[in-house]
Amino acid sequence: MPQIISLQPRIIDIPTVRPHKLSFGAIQQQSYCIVRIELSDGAVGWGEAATIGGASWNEESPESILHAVKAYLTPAVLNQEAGGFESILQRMDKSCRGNYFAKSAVEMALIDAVARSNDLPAWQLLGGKLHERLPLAWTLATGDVAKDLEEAYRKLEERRHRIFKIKIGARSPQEDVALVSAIARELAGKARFTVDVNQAWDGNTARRYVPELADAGVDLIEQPVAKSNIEGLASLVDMQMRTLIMADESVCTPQDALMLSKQNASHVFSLKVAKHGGLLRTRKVAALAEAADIDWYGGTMLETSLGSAASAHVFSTLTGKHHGCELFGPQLLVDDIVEKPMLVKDFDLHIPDGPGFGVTIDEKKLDRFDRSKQGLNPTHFDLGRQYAS
Ligand code: MUC
Ligand code: MG
Repeated sequence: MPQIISLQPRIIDIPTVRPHKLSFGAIQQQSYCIVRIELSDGAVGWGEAATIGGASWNEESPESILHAVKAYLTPAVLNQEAGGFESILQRMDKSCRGNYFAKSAVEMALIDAVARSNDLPAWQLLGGKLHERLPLAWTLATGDVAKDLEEAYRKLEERRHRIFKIKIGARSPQEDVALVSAIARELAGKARFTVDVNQAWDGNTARRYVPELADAGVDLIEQPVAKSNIEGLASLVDMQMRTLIMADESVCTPQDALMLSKQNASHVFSLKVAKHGGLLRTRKVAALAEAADIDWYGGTMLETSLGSAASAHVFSTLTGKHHGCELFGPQLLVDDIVEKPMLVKDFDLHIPDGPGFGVTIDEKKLDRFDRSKQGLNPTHFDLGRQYAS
């Protein structure tokens, strides 16, 4: 069995095609910690952890991830047998508490490398592919009804997306409900809707306005209240509306999943490889969801095609009821880091086959966006097309 002989992390920053507005601010670029792992048999694997708005989405940031990988995780995994995934996860836990995003980047690279070393698709190591394709949502987050609608119509015409997630929480609840209602009214019968409040409301605000979002035709309401407000989530589930309540920031570890299920605080979990600490741990959270009669949704941290393909591989293996996925990250970026992105056709994301995650890294692109080389290679992005409106 080959051993891990090197680990190289780096930060890359990629501009987005348009500002992406969330409850806590607007982002104009996405930052990633990319990890390259090499095995003693020559196989190379790649992993990635994406954050949204530095350390705004949760406690980890690109810089903290880079530091954790360099200072603690690399010494914990170097020279270990590459196929010993669980033992490597235990070693990482022993040397470094928490830091789930950092661990997920390392584990992702490791699984890619081992799958490539055996010339297998990664899904083969994760239980086998159950879904060939998954419905793919797009996020509307310009904050402007006309721009959101123009974008939605374009996505519908291109037959890429007919599920739209609307980001709210930055403005007053009344303004947000008006925006969502206007979009849902215009697209009624053509699309389905999710709303992500990214923790912006307190329990009373949520109990007042979530029913209005339900009446507007929203199917899924994601994280309306703070991560720790489990009673708030449970009170919304208890209201028995036609809309389903989805936990995102609240559900990271298997223990979170257990607690949410015990308190009947979610109908759906948004699964994300980074916040669960890797592909294997995503499967553990999914198993708890299924046992508790909670559905799953394939979430994103706006990964490039690398992290999105890795997520697609693990989502493709999951049992239980699902609501599709939102692995649209690559489409929000001015450029990607792989040679060929995953296929999106007839509103579905097609799960790539291997080897590894089935995408080939373009190292020139990594260099182009490498933070440590910024200024050395001046880059020009033509955003004219995307900003044409
Ligand atoms: C989140 O909280 O779900 C996913 C899509 C998007 O627009 O933001 C993210 C993060
Ligand atoms: Mg969310």
